[in-house]
Amino acid sequence: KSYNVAIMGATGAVGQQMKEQLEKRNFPVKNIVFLASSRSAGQEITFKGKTYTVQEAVPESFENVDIALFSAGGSISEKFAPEAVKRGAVVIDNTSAFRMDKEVPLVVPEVNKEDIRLHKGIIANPNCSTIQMVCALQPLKEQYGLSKIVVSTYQAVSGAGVNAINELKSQSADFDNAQNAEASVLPVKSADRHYPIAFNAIPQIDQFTDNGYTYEEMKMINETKKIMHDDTLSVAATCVRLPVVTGHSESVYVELEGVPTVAEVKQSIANAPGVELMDDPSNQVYPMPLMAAGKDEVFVGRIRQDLDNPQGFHLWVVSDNLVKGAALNSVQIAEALVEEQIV
Ligand code: A2P
Ligand code: 11C
Repeated sequence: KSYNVAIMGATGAVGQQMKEQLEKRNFPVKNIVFLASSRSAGQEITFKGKTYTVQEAVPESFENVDIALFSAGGSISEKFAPEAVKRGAVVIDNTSAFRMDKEVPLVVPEVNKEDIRLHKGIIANPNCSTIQMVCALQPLKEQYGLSKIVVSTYQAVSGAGVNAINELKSQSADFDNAQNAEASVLPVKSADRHYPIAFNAIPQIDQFTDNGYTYEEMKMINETKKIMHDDTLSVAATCVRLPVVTGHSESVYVELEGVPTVAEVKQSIANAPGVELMDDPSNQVYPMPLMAAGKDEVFVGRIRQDLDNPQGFHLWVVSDNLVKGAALNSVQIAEALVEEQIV
């Protein structure tokens, strides 16, 4: 059996990756529709050797679509996802629009694949920085119990879209003018002030909420509890943007309920699906975004036991935010729907 697929936001950083993942994983596509705004309608995209024209998204674009992968921003999902569902499609939504909706499962297949069965038309794909963290921590939660997470992120500009990548590239050409570089995208397009990202580190991703945390930080906190089905889990996050093109890095401190050895924690991570242990300090082996870019796995290294708390462990977690953090996870959800015959 094969399926009619739509990609909403096909010209974006994530949309392009979605197309590549469908090709690479040989997803059973019968027909595919590439959707974007009127700005890029008419552009051509090649899928499995065949050329398709990007169309402006309208509600009727979803007629006969079985699976719609959305990544065109939250307001577009709010407007078009119900239209797609109304026409019989299952929407896999990579925006924050529905993630915390009680009726919408929020799924990372390595952690809570079974939640897809609860869908009522929309399945949400979590935020990229959340996905890689829960993949790394799920094996520890299963084996030793997890009570607390404190995470600091080092996030790539591709998380903020194609325009942010272009801004980093143009600013990077001129180190001497770094402090005065023109900036209009980061920390977030809608902000009152913009700061250069080249040669910088910006401790703001998305806007601030009323409690002093940013929306990105609150996503990591709330989504982690929902995916892991644990409201009592204590989570704190600080999210920082770096001048890296692709690949989010995270320094993660966890407190476990058990007291494993470092070797046991490493073994548990090495055995986890979708996760690769890369931890050999004596040979300077640890994950970095430049090596993780373009790869499917979540890489984990620098694993250490806390020096004061034997239940505390420190990890360094790196993954391609456009791949496992977005497009790959969405396509894995689509594969799970096919596997479970619920599409
Ligand atoms: P477009 O190329 O027409 O602007 P990114 O996050 O990398 O910036 O990508 C955002 C994606 O969302 C792009 O594919 C973009 O298409 C799409 N998009 C933005 N606004 C709309 C809209 N109003 N309707 C449909 N797609 C949109
Ligand atoms: C970033 N994590 O790196 C954000 C991008 O909720 O899907 C993803 C936003 C989202 O800027």
